[in-house]
Amino acid sequence: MITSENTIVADRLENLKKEFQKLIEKKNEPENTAGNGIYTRYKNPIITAAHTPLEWRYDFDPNSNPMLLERIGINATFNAGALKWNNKYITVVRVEGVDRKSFFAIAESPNGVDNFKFWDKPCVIPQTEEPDTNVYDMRLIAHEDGWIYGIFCTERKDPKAPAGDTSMAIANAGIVRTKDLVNWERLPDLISNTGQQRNVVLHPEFINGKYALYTRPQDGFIDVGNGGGIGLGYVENMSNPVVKEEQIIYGKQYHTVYELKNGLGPAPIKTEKGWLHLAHGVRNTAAGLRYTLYMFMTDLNDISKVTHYPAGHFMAPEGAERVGDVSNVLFSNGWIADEDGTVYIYYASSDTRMHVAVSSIEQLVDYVTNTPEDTFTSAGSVQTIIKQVEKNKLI
Ligand code: M1P
Repeated sequence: MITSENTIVADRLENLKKEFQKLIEKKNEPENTAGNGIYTRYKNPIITAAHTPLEWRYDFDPNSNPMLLERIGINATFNAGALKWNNKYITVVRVEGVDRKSFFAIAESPNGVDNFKFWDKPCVIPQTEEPDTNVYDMRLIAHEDGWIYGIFCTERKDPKAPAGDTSMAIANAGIVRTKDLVNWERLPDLISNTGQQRNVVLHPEFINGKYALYTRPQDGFIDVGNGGGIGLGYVENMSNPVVKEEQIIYGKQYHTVYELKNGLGPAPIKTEKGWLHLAHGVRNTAAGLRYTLYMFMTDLNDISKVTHYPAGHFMAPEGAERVGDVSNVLFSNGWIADEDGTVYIYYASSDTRMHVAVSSIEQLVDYVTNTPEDTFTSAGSVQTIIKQVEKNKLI
């Protein structure tokens, strides 16, 4: 018998499905502004909580869910790693439930800018002997050894937390590898001499026969303390990932966009001029921490040597990007360099949603190698502008 209640539920289900389909098939377009010539932002966020499959959120069984209530809420989708794989633009998204737990799920797109669709189930990450409480921010790296590695942050309660302190935590790098993005082999967590680690990234090539890892040593869970900076260390064997020494290759520095802390984003892209790097820098403000993205380049023959330091941020939160669960944050741990030189920069805004900006190797190399460096003083910035004004007079 069809009651009016049944009809309402059936209508709602139809609407939910219709809206969902409309959202995931929505065409994305480049922003219609002159821009800065370095990259083009796309208008719509590419992945939001509403992009997660309805099957994850709803029990469709009318017997157990007669009112079609949402059973499992999803809060946010952000900080995605990325990889071009089987001709698809793959992102491994940090999906955060309303229970605050993050997990990984793959969303793929046929063109890199829209139609991102989640695979039907989230990734199952095997545990070590010490289970992860929370996992996030996976970097996907196709290493020349033939494996695809996923390096992510694993967070656990600090066993040394005094009684009553329910927030002290320890962050470290968890490591998995796969050949098919479905079956993940868990390797031991990173072993380093520093207290905690976040933003650990694997270099895609062997360096003198070793695996090279970019690290971000930190004394505390949020504050890097005396630690910090983007470090570089080597590992002989990923099944026993011990980094004996870390050399800081890009430190934090007073009165810069990376004054408080920084961390590498995705694995670097190899170009003829050097390795292109995308990172985030954090500074403090009266309104709280501000996360922006910045770039640099390292030497092709010596990856510990930074050769180019364009001043300031490369991208900062704009408009609606400024607001979210953790406002004033841009964070990126995924980009894809296509065969034709196009670069898709996947970034999250305010720990809430994913976006894409499109550039090219040519534009990014020009940006990194020709943008003036920071002089670290106001007077120096003025001189940099005057030099350019004088040069322009000669044109
Ligand atoms: O909330 C902003 C970011 O904070 C952390 O990054 P970092 O360790 O560099 O401070 C991470 O939790 C990241 O996921 C988050 O986006």
